[in-house]
Amino acid sequence: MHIRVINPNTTSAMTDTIGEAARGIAAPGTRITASQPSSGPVSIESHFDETISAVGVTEEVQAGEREATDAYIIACFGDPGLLAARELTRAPVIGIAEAAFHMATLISTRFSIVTTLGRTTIIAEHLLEQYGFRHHCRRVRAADIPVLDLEENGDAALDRIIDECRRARDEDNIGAIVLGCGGMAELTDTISNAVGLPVVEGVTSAVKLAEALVGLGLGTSKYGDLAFPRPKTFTGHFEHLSRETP
Ligand code: 5HY
Repeated sequence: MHIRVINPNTTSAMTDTIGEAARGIAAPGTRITASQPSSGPVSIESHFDETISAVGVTEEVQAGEREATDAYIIACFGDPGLLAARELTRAPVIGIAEAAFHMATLISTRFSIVTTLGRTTIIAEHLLEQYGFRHHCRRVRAADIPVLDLEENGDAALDRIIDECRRARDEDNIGAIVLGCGGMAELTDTISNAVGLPVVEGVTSAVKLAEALVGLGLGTSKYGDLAFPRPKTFTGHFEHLSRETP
């Protein structure tokens, strides 16, 4: 099977990190393509960044539909453009936040999330509400590091994440920790060994869920709100998103 893992920001080093983590967990026979939009924010750290990156996600899904793609993964912890992406394909589309929430609740009664900047914690809280996991999550914490520090100041960033995970372990009465950024995809084992708790990460969780859905022959339903968008003309620099009558 072929899975397209989309990093919604435009930092190639982070796309490579995400691609390596996905390949490292994929089953034999699963081919991973890691891609990023040609236009958009180098990191996603605000509602504005999220909104712009969501357009890039839909363009990457449309590119994937021009080749054989069995599933898509949106590798940003805000799951930007998830429902719009699902409208554009019959293949499963999985956001890494949603995937991590599902996996964490299968191994623990309560978990906490450790993300990057404090200002993005609200985005994770909105997703917990939207997906129905609010009561499973004790706290959404921030290591207070910019997203790109994960690529540029990796050791210092890792130390701050581990410190915040230890505070979650000692204060939140939890059984597991969810890492709140696609750029943390390769830190799971290091953090789990340092903190002594199961650590759930979204990219690898999403790969396993995608393989399970494709293996079950399940895809995005085209009945109801996730049906293909109606044919429509888009104008200006969105003209390329116009949809012809099939
Ligand atoms: C992410 N930003 O996973 C989110 C993390 C965050 O560029 N990739 C990003 O802080 O919301």
